Amino acid sequence: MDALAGRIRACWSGLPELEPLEIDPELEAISGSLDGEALFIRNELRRCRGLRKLHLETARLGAGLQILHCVFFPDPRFDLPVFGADIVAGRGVVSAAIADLSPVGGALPVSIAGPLAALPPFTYSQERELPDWGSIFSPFVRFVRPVDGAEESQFIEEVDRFLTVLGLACHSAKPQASNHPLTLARHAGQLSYCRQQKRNDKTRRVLEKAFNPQWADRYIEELLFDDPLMG
Ligand code: BLA
Repeated sequence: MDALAGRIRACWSGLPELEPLEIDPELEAISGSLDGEALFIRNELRRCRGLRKLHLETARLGAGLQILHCVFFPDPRFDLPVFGADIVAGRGVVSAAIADLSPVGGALPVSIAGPLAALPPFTYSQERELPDWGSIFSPFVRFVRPVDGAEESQFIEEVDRFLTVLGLACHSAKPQASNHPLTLARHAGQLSYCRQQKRNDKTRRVLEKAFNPQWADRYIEELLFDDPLMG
C-alpha cells in the first residue's frame, strides 16, 4: 500500500501544470471507529492540465483493513479517460487490486488505447471477476488478487504504466470549448462513471459503519464521486 501510494505521488509530480486543489480541512485527515477499532483516512488532492481532480485516499482500520483509493478525474474539455484504482487488504493480504483508465466517451481515445495495446501484457495467477456495475471499465482493466510480493510489485508497475500513458496524453491533449458537444458528452460520461461507482455497496458499507449513513453519503457525493460542474 505504502509503495503504491508513493509511486502514485511520484507519477503526479511529472504531470503538467500540477497544482494543489483545496480540500475541506475536515476531510483531509479523518478519524472514526468501526467495530471498536480506530479508522483513519487521509485525503490528498491536486489538479493539473487536463485533469480537474487528482484524489488519493489512504485509509487504515485498526491493525486489519487497509484501503488505497485513487481517482484522477478529467476536465471534460479534454479527451482524456478517468484513472481509477482501489486496493483493499486485510491483515497485510491484498484481496482486491483494481486499476484502469476508463472511457467517458464510449471508447478510450486513441492517444490512450494505442500505447496501452502496444504494451506486453502482465499475467497474474488469480484474476477476479468484475461486478455488474463494472461495465464502466475499459478492456485494459486489471482486477486481481496478487498472491505474492512479485505480483504486488507487478501491479505497482501496471499502475505506473497507466499513469505514464495518461501523463503523456495530458501534455498533448488540446482542450475543446466548454459548450462543445463532445465536452458535454464527456461530462455526461463522467457522471455515468460516478453513478456506477456509487453502486459499489462495499465502499458505502465500510463508510456507513465507521461514521454514519448521512456522513457516508456526503463523503461519497462531495469527495469521492462529485459532479465536475458542481464545485
Ligand atoms: C471492492 N471496496 C471493495 C471492497 C471494500 C471496498 C471493503 C471489498 C474487497 C474485496 O472484494 O476483496 C472499500 N473502497 C472501499 C472503501 C473506499 C474504497 C471504504 O475506495 C473508500 C474510499 N472502487 C473505487 C474505485 C474503483 C473501485 C475508484 O472506489 C475502481 C477503479 C473498485 N472496489 C472496486 C471493485 C471492487 C471493490 C471493482 C470489487 C467489488 C465486488 O467484487 O463486488
